[in-house]
Amino acid sequence: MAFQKDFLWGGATAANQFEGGWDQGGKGPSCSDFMTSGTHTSPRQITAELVPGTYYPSHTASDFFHHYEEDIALMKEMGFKVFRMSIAWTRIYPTGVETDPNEEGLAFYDRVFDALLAAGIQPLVTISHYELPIHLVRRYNGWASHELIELYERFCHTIFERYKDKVRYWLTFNEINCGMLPLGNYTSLGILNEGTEDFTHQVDDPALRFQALHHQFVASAKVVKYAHERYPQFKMGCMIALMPSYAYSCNPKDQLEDQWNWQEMNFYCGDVQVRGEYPHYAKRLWEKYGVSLKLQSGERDILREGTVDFYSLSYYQTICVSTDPTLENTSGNLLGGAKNPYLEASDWGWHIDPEGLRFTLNELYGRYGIPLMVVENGLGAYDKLEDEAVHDPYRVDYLRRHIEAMKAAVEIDGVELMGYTPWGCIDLVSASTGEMRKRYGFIYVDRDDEGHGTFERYRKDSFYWYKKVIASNGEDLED
Ligand code: BGP
Repeated sequence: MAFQKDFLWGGATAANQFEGGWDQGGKGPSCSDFMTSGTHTSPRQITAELVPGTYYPSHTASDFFHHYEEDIALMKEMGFKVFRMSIAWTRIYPTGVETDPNEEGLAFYDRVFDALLAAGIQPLVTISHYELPIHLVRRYNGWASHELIELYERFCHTIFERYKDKVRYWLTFNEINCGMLPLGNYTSLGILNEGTEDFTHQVDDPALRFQALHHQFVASAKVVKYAHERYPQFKMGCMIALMPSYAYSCNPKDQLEDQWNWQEMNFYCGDVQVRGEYPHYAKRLWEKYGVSLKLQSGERDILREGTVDFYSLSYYQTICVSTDPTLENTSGNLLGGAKNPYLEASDWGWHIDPEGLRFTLNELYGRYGIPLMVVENGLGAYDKLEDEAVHDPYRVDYLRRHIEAMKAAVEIDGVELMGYTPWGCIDLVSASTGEMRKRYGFIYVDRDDEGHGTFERYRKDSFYWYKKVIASNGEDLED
């Protein structure tokens, strides 16, 4: 068998896109609760206050808050071994600055974890996934402030102690390298610079962004170290959004540009979190962006002492990098790039590149040599519900080809892979566009982009296919 026998098959979600119940059970508002919905071509708006009559998709999302029992039963039916979810910070500390946690919020996740464990499913928890308390955005400009480190530690200590017997796998920050992009200001770093109104064109101050990212690195290392000392059973991971690229041509200038892209977008954060120090090319990057990083005493040691146990990644597509500005561009998960003539694209313009996943896993395993886990991957597509069914051969095709690529990476290349949790296993709100109709799931949720629908769940054809895949540990990939 290609995949190890305890391979973690499952699916992934995040509270802000899936949970709903945004003001229930004592939960406070998070940054995502102030984002309107948009489309592929019209950006989501970030509003300073809630605008009456405006629809904010995170408020109800897929209503996991009220449907978790049913959802977990469906996951069990598919044979999930693991479920990736996040704990909404604002359910535990509604503003982020309280000294005592919200018991109702803690009790909610107790119920969720108990139901998962009873179904034989391990929780994999993302501690921070685009859901910083809005109060911390307003009071501190998010992670731009050093104060956030302590508040994050408080949140982590609370959930570690409470769930120490229920949760073994933790990711400190979702797609931490989003902070390498202006797009990452608000949702990833909690930075709202004056003048920012729309999500895709945020007012950017790179110096502030790199400093904020440094604070996240320190916070992550501190809690990893803390967990290693107190909870030896925990496995602590980083989570990086892979934005792999190919040089568009064999022009050495394109090759160098491509190497810089890998360093900046894919390696900078992982190098700090896995190797415990800033990489050699960091100085070049800081100069490029006019950054002079402020490190407090002892922080280099903290980074060294808080390195992660495993490396998790999201993988959706690849891009091409070129020095030729006349080439046609394509859009992407986080980063666009030159269009690749060898690849097809999704309806949202993202290249579909299963071989790129094999390439990427090899790059990462060769660099870090620690276990990898693909915690996001999938195809956002328009689905049609007809007679309580959804026929989605395009999704099966996409996932099958990516599983084959992972299989080759493991079986032929020798990469160590712990698991696979395709994104949005139950339909949820898109992070980039706020849409519900950009669906990733094996399970259809009756909800539209204006907030109508019953939240009823329906099994798609891919549901039955994935069930077979899991039952055969990835050996049977046929329709
Ligand atoms: C990643 C995020 C997820 C998720 C996914 C798909 O960047 O970690 O939160 O949403 O991308 O992207 P989208 O929702 O924009 O289709």
